Amino acid sequence: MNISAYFQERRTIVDNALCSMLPASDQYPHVIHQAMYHSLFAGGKRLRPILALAAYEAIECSYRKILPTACALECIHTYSLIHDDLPAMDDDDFRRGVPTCHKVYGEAIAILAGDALLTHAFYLLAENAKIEGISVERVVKVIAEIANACGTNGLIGGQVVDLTSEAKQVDADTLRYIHQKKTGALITASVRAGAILAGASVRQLEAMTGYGDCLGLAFQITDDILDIEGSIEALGKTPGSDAKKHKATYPALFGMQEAKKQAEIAVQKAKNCIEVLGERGEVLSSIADFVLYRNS
Ligand code: GRG
Repeated sequence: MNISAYFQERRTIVDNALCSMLPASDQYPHVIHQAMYHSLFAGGKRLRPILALAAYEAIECSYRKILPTACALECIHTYSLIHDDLPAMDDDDFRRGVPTCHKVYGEAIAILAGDALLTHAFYLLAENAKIEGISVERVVKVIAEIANACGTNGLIGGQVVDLTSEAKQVDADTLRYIHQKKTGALITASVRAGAILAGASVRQLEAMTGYGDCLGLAFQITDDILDIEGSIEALGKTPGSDAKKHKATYPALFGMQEAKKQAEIAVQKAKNCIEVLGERGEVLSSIADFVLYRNS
């Protein structure tokens, strides 16, 4: 399959859905909605919503019924980027090719824009239950799943260990924890959300979970690699920030060659996990390859 064309098509679908599911950008108070739109529509691969839609379609038919959940995942991801870029955290000036939210709107509004996106995400997750064919029981499971992935057992836990490890020598287990929680948790939750809403069997959900876990790790290792080898144009942010902040990364701990090998192994493992899905797992398999060969 032509994975670039697939991503382009799916990005447009997600962007159109986001436009229809967010408060209007000119709604009062204007500044908060403009700040949310600034970060949300600056670009981005839309990987997490695309994964949720693909996982759903690996079991059920058309993705349309779970668009609110897909949009919620992108709102949560964008919220984490806005907060991650704040001066108190990674203090970055550029993201997705544009100045970061706090650079344009100031810190207070950027914090609130992140908070607003997170809150709206849970509204959208609940709203998904109104769509015919989507059971309340499955929606409740997905809400618990995503809340868990955002909390101290997921994104926040990973971010805390990442921040407190700066300029320190970390071991392989700690690095793996940071990557799995800070980045992997939301990726696994995206895949599982699509699968749960589709009514996955225990065996299918287990396969999807293994796939998500391995893909999340591969994604963060390639993120580490791109921070060294990527270009500012493709990344939309300044490369080299990990080294500048003495961040724990795979290339820093294992060397570039080994980091690339680990990313390849993780992607292969991800693909192995979904073999049980047969032909219906082909799209997820191509997405795994895309993660390995991406340049942004
Ligand atoms: C709990 C959400 C939350 C926030 C507080 C700030 C924070 C704790 C966590 C940070 C999480 C974070 C920013 C992880 C980095 C993950 C990562 C690799 C981001 C880049 O993702 P891409 O490449 O970005 O998918 P695009 O722009 O393409 O969407």
